[in-house]
Amino acid sequence: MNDNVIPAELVEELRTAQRVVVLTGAGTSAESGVPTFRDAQTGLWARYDPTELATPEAFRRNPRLVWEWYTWRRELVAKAAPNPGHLALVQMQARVPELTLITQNIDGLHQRAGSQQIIELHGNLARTKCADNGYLVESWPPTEEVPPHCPRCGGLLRPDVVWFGEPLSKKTLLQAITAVRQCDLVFSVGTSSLVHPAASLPFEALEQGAKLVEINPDETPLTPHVHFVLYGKAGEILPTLVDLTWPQQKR
Ligand code: BV8
Repeated sequence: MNDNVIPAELVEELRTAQRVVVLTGAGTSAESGVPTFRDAQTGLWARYDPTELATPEAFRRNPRLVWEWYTWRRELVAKAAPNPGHLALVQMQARVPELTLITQNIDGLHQRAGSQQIIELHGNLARTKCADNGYLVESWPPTEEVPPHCPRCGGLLRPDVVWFGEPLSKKTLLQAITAVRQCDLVFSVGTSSLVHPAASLPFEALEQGAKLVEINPDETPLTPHVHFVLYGKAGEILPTLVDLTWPQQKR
C-alpha cells in the first residue's frame, strides 16, 4: 500500500478532527475471512440469497433453515480474528478526541479488536432472543429442537439481529444520527451503501458540513458525494492512514 494514495489533506483533516465517526460494513470483515453480503455465499449456503434469508418471512416459513444459517455464520465468525483494519480503528480511537464506531456488521469483530463506543445498528449474532417476546435469552436446556424454544414462554428463539423489513431500535438509530450530526469527519468503510437507514447516515453528516471519506475497492452510491475516496482494502488503507497521521507512535 503506497503512501501516495492517501492525500496529505486527509491526513491533516484526521490529525485535527475533534469528533470522528466511522461507519463500517461487511467489507471491513472481509480480510478476516467473513464473506460479505455481496460475495457469493460459500459452500452450503451458495444457493441462498442473504437478503432472502435475513427476513422475518424466511424465519416464519423455515425457522430451522434460518437458525442453521446463523449457526453456520456464528461458527465461521468464532474462527475469524480481527484484521489490521479493525486494529487500526482501535489505534485511531485512541488518538482522536472522540470516535464513534457505527457498524452494520453483526460479527462482533470490532469489540474483539478492542474498539469502544460501538453502535451496532443491526444487532449481533452472538446474542439470542425470544422471537415472541424479544427479550434476550442467555442459555437454554440442551435440546434436539432446531431452533430451540424459549425457556420462559416456549416461543422460538432467534438471533438478536435486525432483519430486512424490521425496524432498527429507535435508541440505536438516534445514537447514530446524533453522532453523525455532531462530527467533523466520517469514514464509510467496506459498505456498499445500499442498505437503509444505515446508508443515509453519511448524508446527515454531509448536511452539517462534515468531511466524508470512503474506503472501498469499488465505487458505491456514496462515492460521488465524498471528499476523499480511497480505493482499496480496509485492512491495508486504515493502518497506512493511521501510521501517516501519527507517525511517531508507529506500532
Ligand atoms: C427498515 C443483519 C423499516 C442481518 C442486515 C428501498 C429504499 C430504501 C430502503 C428500502 C428499500 N426497500 C427496502 C428497504 C428497506 C431495507 C433496505 O435498505 N433494503 C435494501 C436492500 C434496499 N432496509 C430494511 O429493511 C431495514 N429496516 O427499513 O425498517 C421499518 C420501519 C418501521 C416498521 C417496519 C419496518 C433493516 C436493514 C437491516 C437488515 N439487516 N444485517 C444479517 O446480517 O443477517 S443488513 C446487512 O446487509 C448488513 O448488516 C449490511 O447492512 C448489509 C450488507 O451491506 P454491506 O455491509 O455494505 O455489505 P455488502 O456485502 O453489501 O458490501 C460489502 C462492501 O465491502 C462492498 O462495497 C465491497 O466492495 C466492499 N469490500 C469488499 N472487500 C473489502 C471491502 N471494503 C473494504 N475492504 C475490503 N477488504
